[in-house]
Amino acid sequence: MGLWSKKSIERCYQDAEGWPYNLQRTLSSGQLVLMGIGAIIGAGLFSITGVAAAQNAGPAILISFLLAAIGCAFAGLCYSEIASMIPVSGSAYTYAYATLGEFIAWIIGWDLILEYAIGTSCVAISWSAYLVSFLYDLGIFLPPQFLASPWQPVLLPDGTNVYGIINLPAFLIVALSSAVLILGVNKSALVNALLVILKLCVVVIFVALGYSYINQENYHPFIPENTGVFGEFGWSGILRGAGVVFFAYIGFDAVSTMAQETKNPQRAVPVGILGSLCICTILYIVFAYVLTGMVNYQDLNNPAPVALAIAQTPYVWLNGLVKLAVLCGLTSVMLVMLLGQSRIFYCMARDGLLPRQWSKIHPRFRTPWLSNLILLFFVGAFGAFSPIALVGEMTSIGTLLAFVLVCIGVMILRKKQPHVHRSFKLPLYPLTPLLGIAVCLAMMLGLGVDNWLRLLFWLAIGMVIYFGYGKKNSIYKDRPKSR
Ligand code: ALA
Repeated sequence: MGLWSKKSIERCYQDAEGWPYNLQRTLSSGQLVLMGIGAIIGAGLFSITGVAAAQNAGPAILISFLLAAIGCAFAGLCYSEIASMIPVSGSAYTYAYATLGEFIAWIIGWDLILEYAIGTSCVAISWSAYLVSFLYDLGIFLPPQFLASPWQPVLLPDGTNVYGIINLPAFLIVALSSAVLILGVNKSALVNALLVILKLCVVVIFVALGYSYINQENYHPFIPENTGVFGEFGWSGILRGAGVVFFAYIGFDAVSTMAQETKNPQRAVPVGILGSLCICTILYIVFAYVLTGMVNYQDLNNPAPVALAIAQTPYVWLNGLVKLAVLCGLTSVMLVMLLGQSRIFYCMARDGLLPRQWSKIHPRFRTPWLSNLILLFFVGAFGAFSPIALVGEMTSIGTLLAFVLVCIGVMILRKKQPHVHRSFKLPLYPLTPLLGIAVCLAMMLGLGVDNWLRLLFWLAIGMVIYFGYGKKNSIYKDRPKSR
């Protein structure tokens, strides 16, 4: 088979069923909605909102959130349609194998590593910072060299500066999440549900208490005048802000990686994707409205904006609880993203594009445990030894590329496989996927040249691996063309 050859939909089903041990279908649509919320609400909302308002959009960050939600909704509808046609593991990677061919499938799979694995490392670093701050409030001080990567300077209590050695909490939380994942998808869903309830409580309590401390003057001007630089306020700032807060929506697509472990996936996956996206969009817009109403956008350039806003109320004692709940929220993001990544590795390994052993399913836990272990070391090491700054926006641009390709995939499948049953059909075809492509591309443009270059560099590494390993080892290479 060549670069462009495709796997038939029947073959996708056979692959899903034809192994000594399969993934088990146990998840319900309600659990998928919770998984989606688990992956979505995290560092994006709790850390990035304030900075994006202060640097890019001002109070109009609300419009940025709405714009990003519209792009995600179009992409989410496309994901839902394909997931209802091909309800097996692997998400966009598998869809691309069935529509665009092996090479593009590899590119998407490689690109999704940016989203899930590298994205998890970012969240792990954020988690570590929140933990340090939480313990500091309790009077517990950890040795600072073990809380930062080797590139980060750390200020010691005696005023001297040293460099970090390892970000140990980041590594440990990835290890803990991976251990839960290896024990089974149902246990993971239960842990996720508890964590989601806690973080939803924080958002609701913040909105309910903060609402009465809104100062209407903070909304003027609603769209601050552009400074003359693209992305600094005005409409270009709103667009750039959308690209930045897009990080806060990343994760809803992880629901589609669980299709093979879901009961009635044709219905449950669209409900999981669109349900979680809808709930989070409403919460984000209300949250951003209250935050920018409580604190003037010029003062929001702070990675812990919730604490800043709470400091303006008599409820300062809530800060400790908020930090604890944010820690839980970030843990659920890591849990679901690592779950999604392990399922994509599992599929890529099963197809021979990665070492085949990685697709082994544990006979008792029915999880791709080797994929989980490899991710533990890869993601854990990335979190422990890399600085966070560059990686977040790279995650967003990679995810947006995957969304664009999924929207294209829907159009190809509608043309080439018009008669295959779709239990979910997206409305207003072909406007929806076309708008999905346009909005996601616009957000990619908003992220600027640096991020495009980083994306191209990442894809170039992926191509070296594909041509050096995957293409030669693909299990489909000797088969005749499937269509
Ligand atoms: N959406 C996830 C977060 O904001 C990645 O942490």
